[in-house]
Amino acid sequence: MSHDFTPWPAPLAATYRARGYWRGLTLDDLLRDTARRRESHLAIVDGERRWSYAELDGRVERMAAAIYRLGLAPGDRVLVQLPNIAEFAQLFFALQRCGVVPVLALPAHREHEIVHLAVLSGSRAYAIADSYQGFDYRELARKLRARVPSVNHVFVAGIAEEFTSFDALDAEPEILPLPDSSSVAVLLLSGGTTGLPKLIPRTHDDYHYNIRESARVAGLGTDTRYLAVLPVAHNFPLACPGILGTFHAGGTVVMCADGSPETGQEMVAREQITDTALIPPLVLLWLEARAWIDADLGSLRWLQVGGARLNPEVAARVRPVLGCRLQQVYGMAEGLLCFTRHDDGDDAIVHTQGRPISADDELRIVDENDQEVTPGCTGELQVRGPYTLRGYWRSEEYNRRAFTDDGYYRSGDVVRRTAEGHVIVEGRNKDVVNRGGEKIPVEEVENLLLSHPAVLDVAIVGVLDEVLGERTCACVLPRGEVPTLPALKAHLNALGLAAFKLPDRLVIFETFPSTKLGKVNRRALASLIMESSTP
Ligand code: OOB
Repeated sequence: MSHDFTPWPAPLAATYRARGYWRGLTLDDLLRDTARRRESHLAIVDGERRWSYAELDGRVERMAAAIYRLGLAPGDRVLVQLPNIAEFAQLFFALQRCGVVPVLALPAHREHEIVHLAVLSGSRAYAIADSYQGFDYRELARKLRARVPSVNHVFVAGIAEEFTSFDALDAEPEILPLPDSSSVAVLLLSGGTTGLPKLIPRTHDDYHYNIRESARVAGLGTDTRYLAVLPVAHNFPLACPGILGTFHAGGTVVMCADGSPETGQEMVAREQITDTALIPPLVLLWLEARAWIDADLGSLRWLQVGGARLNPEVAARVRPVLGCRLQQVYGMAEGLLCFTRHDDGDDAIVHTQGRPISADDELRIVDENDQEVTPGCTGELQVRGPYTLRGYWRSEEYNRRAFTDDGYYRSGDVVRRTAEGHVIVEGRNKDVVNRGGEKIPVEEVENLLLSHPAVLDVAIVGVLDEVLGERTCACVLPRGEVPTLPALKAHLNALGLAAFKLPDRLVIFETFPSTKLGKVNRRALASLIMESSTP
């Protein structure tokens, strides 16, 4: 598969092996190792359903054999779109056991994203829940099969109708081929790119290290009870350290059915949760909800927060209001992870996004000419290291822009580092809106809006929002009749775009401010909108 992704150069790979980051282990080894050590320990809880490690491992073994018998071979891809249910973990590890690569889509994705991801990844199967939050994924599967016939199989958790139910993925275990640890283990979705979403190839070697090291930095152990609140298809709740970190540590994963503070806090009390991870807007809701929810949060030790900037005033309220300690996490599906450490002082924990987890994470902060700035100054972060990608999946042309000649990933984040080495995220210079942690590649939405008859030109910009951090505003030059926001949303909906990408606001313009290069000046647009909406 070497033409699909860019491997690390051999000398660096040798260093990462020699330093013990890459151990030749696969993600299947991760579950097998824990299952051997912690056989009867509770591995996963989903509502009233519970599995010990031995039970989870047994289920995975039979599911893997069934998937293999369907003809899926090592290196094949399966598009997975599951909510936070136990079947996610079962399927994830079953695919690992037969060397098949999961492609992780979010439950919020719709036809537009799903078709794109299936085509880009070349997936041979699609795994869904029957329905979730009022949406029937079998309908989506029918549309996908009609448009992408190479998707041969559909696996359904729940009532399968004409498709294959998860219960039927059950066959006598057999000896399966073992994947190579330097091959791709999982394809994650990138939020930070231009145009259509890209896929991030994560190898067994690099992801195993990512998981192991973040579990260590987060202090996970056999007594950890981790609540998966954020959608587990996201790198953060999946592997930083998330559910995979908890499995590695031999703790217990508790799947949370929805992200509301009511459900979450009641689950903390009921399941004696010790650790969980939230994005900043959810932290606000969890804090506010203490006014009316009296669930006992006494078991909660650590709250990890990442995905978007956490306001220091909010950060400072975590301990007094929720009674647990805060760990800030600045990460990206592309790789690099920064964590504040448990023994950092309050100032670092409240005001910074932590430091990298690996001594071999190479961070470079540069100006617009790719020159390193003076230490302590602000610039764009470029990074390479033992678990940061060297190229997106099948995106050769884009890769030439997204990486430097010496293999650093251009993160598009504007940061600075304190004298102690802590990273502070100040902003961003990529065309993405971070709407409460969900990343919206604006070009993707703009291109769809351009197909509306009343839109001559459009630019999507992020405008500051107290709760979500940012919301999206569609700035439109009309063609004849002036379009309305509901009409534009209906248009995007009909094209099958995920709801979180629909614009929150519409502002009509006669002309757009432009940059020196003649492109739309998004920054100037955003400030025009902010000025016009302040009283
Ligand atoms: C996480 O991953 P992605 O891939 O959804 O988004 C990455 C981007 C970063 O480049 C940065 O722009 C932003 O999200 N971000 C933060 C942040 N954490 C992520 N911005 C400010 N402060 C933070 N703490 O979002 C992700 C992946 C793994 C762990 C945590 C978050």
